[in-house]
Amino acid sequence: MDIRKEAFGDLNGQQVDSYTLKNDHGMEVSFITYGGAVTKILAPDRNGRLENVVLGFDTLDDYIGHTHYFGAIAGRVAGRIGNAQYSLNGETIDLTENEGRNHLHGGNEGFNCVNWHEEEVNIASDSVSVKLSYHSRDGEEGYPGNVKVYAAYTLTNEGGFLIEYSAVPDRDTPINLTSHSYFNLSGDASSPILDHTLQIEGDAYLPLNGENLPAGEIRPVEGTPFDFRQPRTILDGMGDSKETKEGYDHPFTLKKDGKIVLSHERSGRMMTIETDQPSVVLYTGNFLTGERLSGGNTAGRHKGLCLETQGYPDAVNHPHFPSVMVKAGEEYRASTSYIFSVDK
Ligand code: G6D
Repeated sequence: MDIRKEAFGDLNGQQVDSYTLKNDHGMEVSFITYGGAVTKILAPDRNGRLENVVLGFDTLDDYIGHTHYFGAIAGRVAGRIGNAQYSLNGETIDLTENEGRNHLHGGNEGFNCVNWHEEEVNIASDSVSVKLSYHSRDGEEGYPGNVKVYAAYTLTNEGGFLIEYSAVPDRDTPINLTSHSYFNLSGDASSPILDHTLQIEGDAYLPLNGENLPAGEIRPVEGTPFDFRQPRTILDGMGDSKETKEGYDHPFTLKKDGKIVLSHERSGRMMTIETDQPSVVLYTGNFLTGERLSGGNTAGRHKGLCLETQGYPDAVNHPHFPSVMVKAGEEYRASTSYIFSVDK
């Protein structure tokens, strides 16, 4: 087990560092302190060939200059919040409007574009981890309360990558964090993810309105293009439905301890996601527009897919959704494991 730390760039006089976690089988996870962005995951295929299975860039300027949250931590609240506002105890809280009249992924300066701080590094015999922190100030992007947020990234010798968030606010505030990696298990960013097979252990999805916000209904997936209860390819799922002909960008509800399994037949790579979160947003890179990636590829449409485990989007405006509100002094915790294996 090993950890390598290197300077990655300079953000207004602050050093941005890069970390690479490596296990004894050659698997690597790299990330930077800017946005806590995961920049590379080297995972073996069925022949043991290690290839990068996430979309990422080579330079800090590339990460600063794009709007697709590649690998980043999204928050203080991931997802959209309608009209960039919510009400709490009779008070209306106004957030920044960074997508039309709505609020997306924490606003203009969300957690994806701040420089996180190294809190601690741990090397054990069967895992290595780095804990990052960020102090989100009272009033930041309109959110009430100061929140010290921690994100711990761990790689195990069994091929598991674990992300654990924790945070304690000093005022009541919504908190809902996710990791926004674009996965492509083929290891070839020029190959669309439409051939990936996906299984989601969840019985419902949240239909969207014209602004990609949950309309409020929690609709059973049975008989719809959202039924991934049994494994099916992304392409097969999309079919020719109006809702999915451009791809997916939808929240799915998860059963308690529900798993998500993504696999790629040609390479044999499999990724099993286990999470304590109640939903996952499947986003199939519908808005990628050809960003130049590391390895010389470009990030066109459907060249990566996100599985953003999180609380229900816009929960602050839908009382019947599980709440994402955290009371002053109480602890928010969330964890998701990405377990890589091969189908021999
Ligand atoms: C688009 O609608 C999608 C979001 O779900 C995604 O997170 C973002 O692009 C990167 O806005």
